[in-house]
Amino acid sequence: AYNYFGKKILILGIGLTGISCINFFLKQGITPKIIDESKNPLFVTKIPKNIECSFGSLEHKWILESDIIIISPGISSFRPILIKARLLGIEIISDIELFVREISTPIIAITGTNGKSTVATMITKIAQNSGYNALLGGNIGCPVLNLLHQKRDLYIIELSSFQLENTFNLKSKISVILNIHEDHINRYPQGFEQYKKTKLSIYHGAEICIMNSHDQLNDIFDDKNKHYISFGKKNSDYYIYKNDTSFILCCKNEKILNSSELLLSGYHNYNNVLVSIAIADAMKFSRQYTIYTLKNFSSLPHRFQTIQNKNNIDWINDSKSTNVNSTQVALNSLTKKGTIHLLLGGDSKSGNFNILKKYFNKKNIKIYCFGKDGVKIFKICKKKSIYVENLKQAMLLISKTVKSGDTVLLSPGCSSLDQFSNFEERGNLFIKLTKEMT
Ligand code: UMA
Ligand code: ADP
Repeated sequence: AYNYFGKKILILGIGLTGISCINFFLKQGITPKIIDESKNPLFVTKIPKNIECSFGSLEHKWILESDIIIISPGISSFRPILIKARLLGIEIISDIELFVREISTPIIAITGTNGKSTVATMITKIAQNSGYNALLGGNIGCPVLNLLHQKRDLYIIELSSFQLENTFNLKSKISVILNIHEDHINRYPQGFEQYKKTKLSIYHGAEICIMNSHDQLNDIFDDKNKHYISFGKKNSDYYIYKNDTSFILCCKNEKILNSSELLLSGYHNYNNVLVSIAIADAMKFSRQYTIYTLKNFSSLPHRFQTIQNKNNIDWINDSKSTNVNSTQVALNSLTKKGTIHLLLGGDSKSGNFNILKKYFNKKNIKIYCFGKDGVKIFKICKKKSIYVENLKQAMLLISKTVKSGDTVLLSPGCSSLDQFSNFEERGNLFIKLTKEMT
């Protein structure tokens, strides 16, 4: 393990990640300093006594005086003061980097624009049902350093591009990129290519690379020491084909599962199941446990979750949709013929909502735009959209017009942080209002 003794350690951001980092260092007898840009950070009461803190601004002499900076994922690595620090040779790393330096337990590392939490949870359940003492953590809401003290023989780690940006020594048994679509464009000065390159770094230290053949990453896969497995297109190792009534999930010439056997719905979820099978096979888990687990897996809360279908109206909570692609996927998964009441809005992170135009033009749809970027989204299709300040106002309007055969879909395509503490709070408000209105 690394020895941080005698080093000046600075932690940037005091959310879930920051608190886990403080505890990590305190256990080793090292007292870090803390900076948070909020004047009154949410977790201020969780900071142990005797730690020097500076709140309100990142511009502080501690940054250039430190030896190692642990950066929270919410803070951009491209802030001028951090670029300056890097040039001075100051080490800037993520909590993931601290974690991987401590362990030799096998890791399954999962990233992608969408589906990370779903696949990471599926594979954790498969591993546990197969007898592994497997622990799940990372971007899913459990900082990895909190997993260190527990007994385990496998880690499943969900990684965001923000976490990968400052992780340099990840060595995984298996690394997976589920898909790459536009997201977090406001965080990458060089745009989509930079975001994509960050995601690709998950393969650097991997023994087995599982890749989506639709993402056309093939040209980078030429390392003779790695094993490559593909999923997606027809000639991939794992693929899906459609028969008359359902989808068949296959590996090479073998039919593994029929979508009608699953509790999950939506083509994107069949893809998630397919990747989980690929991971489980690569881990040499027994197929029997894999299939059993996947057949019994139902959707995680806030991911295309049907809340109510009273009076032949579907109310679907997809609050975890925080980019345009996940909204597209949700619209593709709807089955009812009536009007779609789509709730869109929040912080778009510079996302391109023009991609949704084809749905706005074709479908029987009404769009309710709210939040920070509500007006921007409203302007894309003024004829079918209404701008309201918040989710509650949108739901009040819907309750007056919704009728049998319709679908009400919260799939906002935006981050919730402009009006809520997180996507769970946004989804829970939708559920509460749905229950009050039906
Ligand atoms: N802060 C600043 N300056 C900034 C941004 C934040 O000072 O520019 C401060 C805030 O005032 C706050 C603290 O930093 O006090 C919050 O840190 P954070 O935003 O990094 O959040 P954490 O609570 O540490 O949660 C992070 C991830 N959050 C983000 O990446 C934004 C969580 O993913 C993750 O579950 C957690 O670490 C544990 O690993 C959330 C997320 O939204 C769910 N992820 C994005 C996504 O999935 O799209 C990437
Ligand atoms: P993540 O952890 O990457 O945010 P989740 O599994 O939490 O992924 O799902 C987030 C959103 O993306 C939800 O709206 C969900 O319906 C949608 N989604 C899930 N899997 C996929 C996929 N494979 N492709 C596209 N969208 C997906």
